Amino acid sequence: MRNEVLSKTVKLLLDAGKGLLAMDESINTCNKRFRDLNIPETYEYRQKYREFIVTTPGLEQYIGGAILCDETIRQDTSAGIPMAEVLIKKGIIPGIKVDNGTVPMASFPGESITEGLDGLASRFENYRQLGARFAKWRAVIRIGPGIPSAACMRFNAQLLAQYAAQCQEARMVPVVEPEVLMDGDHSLETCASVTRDLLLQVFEALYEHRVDLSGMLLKPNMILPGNNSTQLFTDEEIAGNTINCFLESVPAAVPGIVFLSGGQDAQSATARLNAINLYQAKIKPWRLSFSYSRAILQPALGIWKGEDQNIQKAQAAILHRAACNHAASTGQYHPGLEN
Ligand code: 5MM
Repeated sequence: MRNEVLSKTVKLLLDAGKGLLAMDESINTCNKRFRDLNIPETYEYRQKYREFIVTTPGLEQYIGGAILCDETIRQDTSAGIPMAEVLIKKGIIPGIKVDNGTVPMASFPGESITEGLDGLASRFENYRQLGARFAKWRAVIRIGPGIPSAACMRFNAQLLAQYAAQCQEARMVPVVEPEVLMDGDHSLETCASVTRDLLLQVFEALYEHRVDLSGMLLKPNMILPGNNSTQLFTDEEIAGNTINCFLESVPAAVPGIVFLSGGQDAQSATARLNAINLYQAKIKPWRLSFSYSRAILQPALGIWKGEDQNIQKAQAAILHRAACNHAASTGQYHPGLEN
């Protein structure tokens, strides 16, 4: 029974080329993005921002689920309708970020662990009542001199697995997000080997914690060189390295992989997802789609700038990126679509 509920949710989330919209910036992150654009860092402006996202006309054609943060799942639009209800009415499934962010890992300089397990079972029940049917937890792994350590990867993997187990217990689909950051000058090969080692630890932990792999989604980074690296790769090379890394580390029982964008510019994130879907491998057992935040929302934020008269154009920008990523998730994107 539980398996049926989870599988049905997974199917709806990724139905017909759809992907996820990660609009779950914490208050701090949202304020930081607003600060860069001189948008007031207030509850009201975050409400305006989230409202114009969820009311974007036609968004449901491309987006199967939207990940919210605690503030947004409890927030109404200016018309007094809960944001989650607006999404449900459109046929978009609300999801909830349940981690409480990262803290430094004691004795491991430069590394972090993710908090949020305390009281999680009752929080899941509450979020379910508020309309959430899936959830997300993000572990952050940094590459640098001597890091990541085995201890950091193992502990974050255990945390992800215990979150996923509790999430399924609450009949919600866990999105498991182990993110290897792009920050740094490391090579693509280093990103591939760290990501593979991390994913192997994550799936070992998920198995130990008895998580049903067919009722979850993986949200990983693509295999890329660090953003200060001088290496250059084509989208096809990135696609090949990404798929080959996952073939060595992600079980076929996982129904879908939804990528994070991780700071790639919006068009690159789309073009690389498209190349990943076009890449010819012996097998590609998973649906390969997106769960982007910045790569969908950043262009719209830059248009909005906190001004009501810019909202329609900002919504058009969201719809455009969602449509391009929807096309990429079935290998049908081409740069001509950008016009
Ligand atoms: C929206 O950002 C999410 C986390 O926000 P906080 O750090 O403020 O808690 C993040 O987990 C996001 O969902 C994913 O990393 C994907 O975002 P990008 O921008 O990498 O696609």
